[in-house]
Amino acid sequence: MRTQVAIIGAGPAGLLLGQLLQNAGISNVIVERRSGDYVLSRIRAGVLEEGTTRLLREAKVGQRMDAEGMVHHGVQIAFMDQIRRVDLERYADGKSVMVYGQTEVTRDLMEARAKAGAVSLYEIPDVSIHNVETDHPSLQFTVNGEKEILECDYIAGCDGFHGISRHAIPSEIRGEYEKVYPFGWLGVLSETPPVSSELIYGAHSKGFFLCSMRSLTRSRYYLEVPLTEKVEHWSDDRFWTELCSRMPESTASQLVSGPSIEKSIAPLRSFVVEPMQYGRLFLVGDAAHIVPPTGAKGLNLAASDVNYLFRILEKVYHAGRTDLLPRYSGLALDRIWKSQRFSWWMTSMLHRLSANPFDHRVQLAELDYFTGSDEGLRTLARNYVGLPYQDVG
Ligand code: FAS
Ligand code: PHB
Repeated sequence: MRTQVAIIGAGPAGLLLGQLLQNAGISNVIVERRSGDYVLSRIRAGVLEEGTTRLLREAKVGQRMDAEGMVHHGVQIAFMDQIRRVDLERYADGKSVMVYGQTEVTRDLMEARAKAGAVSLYEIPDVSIHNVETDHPSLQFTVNGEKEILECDYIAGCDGFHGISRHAIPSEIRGEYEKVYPFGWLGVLSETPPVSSELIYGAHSKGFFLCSMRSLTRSRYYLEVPLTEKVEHWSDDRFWTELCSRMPESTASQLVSGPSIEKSIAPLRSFVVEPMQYGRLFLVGDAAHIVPPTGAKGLNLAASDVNYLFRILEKVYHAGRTDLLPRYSGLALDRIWKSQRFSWWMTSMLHRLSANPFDHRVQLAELDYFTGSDEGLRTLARNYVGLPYQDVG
């Protein structure tokens, strides 16, 4: 087999990159370890930055998002039994965010790819990466019991945190930066109307909570829980009672609870690998970085990586600009580290990181300052809607 760009992983990063390349007449093959249904079954992100929605529209997969997604012009921060609104329109130069689940983004991309007849190989568990230091890289794997070699010009490692791609960068070159948080997020999906028309991020002495949504009839809620917790310890009743106990009274009285249709605990970590390229291998999305979901950046950083790699590859194939290839890692990492900072900061400000009463009072002062002053609101809003993309040159 041969293609121009070989993509490992059919999550949002791999599918979005594949769709943009396909539309630009650049051939690509996606090789995915799991089944399509399994990929769709993972409940993950819910908030899209304008850069992400713009890219999805450019990839011609934004129609359902624009029809069913919810544009949010504000987000709310709850603490000390009060709620303060962060007016994104006012403090982020008129920008907004789109609430549209990652599952739907993935579904739209999968359907568009199938319609375009682009090659996606699912349930391939044994992909290996070869010759990335040469001009003839390839992937090897087994399809229907037959060994396959996929020769290509470039390899995009879109295989997530547990993928193989970053390990193809020699350890003496590869730098890894990690911070693991001493808690996780217990998430519940329910067919109930959201408690609020906008997301509510809450700090409480018992721990963080988040009120989000997937539609006007489907809600997504999270609670900070110790890493020792198991999802089987949490009945629906226990979850709703704990959530209400952390919310301001005025909000809790509005909550409509109901049976959970999905319940899971996700650990929180910050992680970055540098560089994000080696020879003809380029790391994209969670394969290169993980953020705590408090800043709603994970999926959006995958999209900005895709933007940079696609813009460069488009110029390589259409204008011979191979001089741009070495720029990818630096461009991506510049935005990644600023988003890592914001995600770490939001997590530190809203979670119980310390038992020291001094730290709690500093947290409250920080929440009061950043939600109670123009300059504080401006920095919060501009980071939340997403920092601008740079030109690739
Ligand atoms: P993904 O992990 O989505 O996709 C990688 C794909 O590669 C997977 O389909 C995997 O099966 C495949 N793969 C792995 N190894 C392979 C191999 N060897 N061969 C072939 N294929 C292979 N982000 C937010 O913004 N908000 C959130 O609330 C949020 N919640 C999250 C909850 C959880 C439990 C997790 C794990 C992540 C969450 N994220 C959240 C982040 C998440 O949305 C990611 O940022 C997003 O999925 C990134 O997309 P990809 O980079 O495509 O990686
Ligand atoms: C979600 O809806 O899943 C969600 C929204 C915002 C976040 C994290 C998760 O910051």
